Amino acid sequence: MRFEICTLFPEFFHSFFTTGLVARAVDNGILSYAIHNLRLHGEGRYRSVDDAPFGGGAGMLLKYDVIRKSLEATGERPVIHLTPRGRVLNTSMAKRLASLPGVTLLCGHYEGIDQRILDRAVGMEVSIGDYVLGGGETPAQVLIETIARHLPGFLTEASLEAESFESGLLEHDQFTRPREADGVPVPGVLVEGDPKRIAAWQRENALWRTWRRRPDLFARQTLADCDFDAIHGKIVTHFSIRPQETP
Ligand code: 6GU
Repeated sequence: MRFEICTLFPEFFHSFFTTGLVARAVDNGILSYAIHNLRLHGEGRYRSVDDAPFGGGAGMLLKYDVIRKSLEATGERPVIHLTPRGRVLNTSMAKRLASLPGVTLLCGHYEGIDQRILDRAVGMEVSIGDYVLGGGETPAQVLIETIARHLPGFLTEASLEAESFESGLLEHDQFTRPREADGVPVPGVLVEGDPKRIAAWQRENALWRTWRRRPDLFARQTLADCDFDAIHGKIVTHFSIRPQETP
């Protein structure tokens, strides 16, 4: 899959594409990219890319022609603008995008971009969550990695399936050697090695973590009776302790 990236800060992407799994995917040809510097299309002696908004207000906007020229240089691909106004990224969105041959990512900056170029050239707006960042570069990297994990060959099948959100639950706790650290042992079931009991422990742990931390995810699950049975005791204990906690 190919990523064309339009940004004011090309150097932001260098370590991202030359480190770890992403670098390996680039080497294997699973992923390719080109970085386009918006400044190249800046206007006047100072290659100005921004201007004040009509109607007033704080900050500056990226100009129509700067974005238009940069997008024209990237060729025909669906354009995604990274902005906190976009649809919030999730796994199903990433999977759908991973089926495309390529996308252009437009990294916003300052207070925004002239709406007319968004209306004319941008197919989709994506946000990575309900908080505001200075620019779209970090979100673009988040989006690329999230998509890449669904490209064939990026991960092994097993590690993708074991991930949180593939199952709809958070991942269970994990432990490695030593068997005891500062007096705290690894849960016995895991060291004993009975595969059925290990699977049951991991399932229960994932259910419990999800119930406590992400009630929104938990509520969306269709669970078997045995799943409820597995954490029923813990839920009862949780509620029976609570009234004493808050006077
Ligand atoms: Cl995509 N951009 C910016 N600037 N801030 C964000 C975001 C995107 N998603 C969450 N916060």
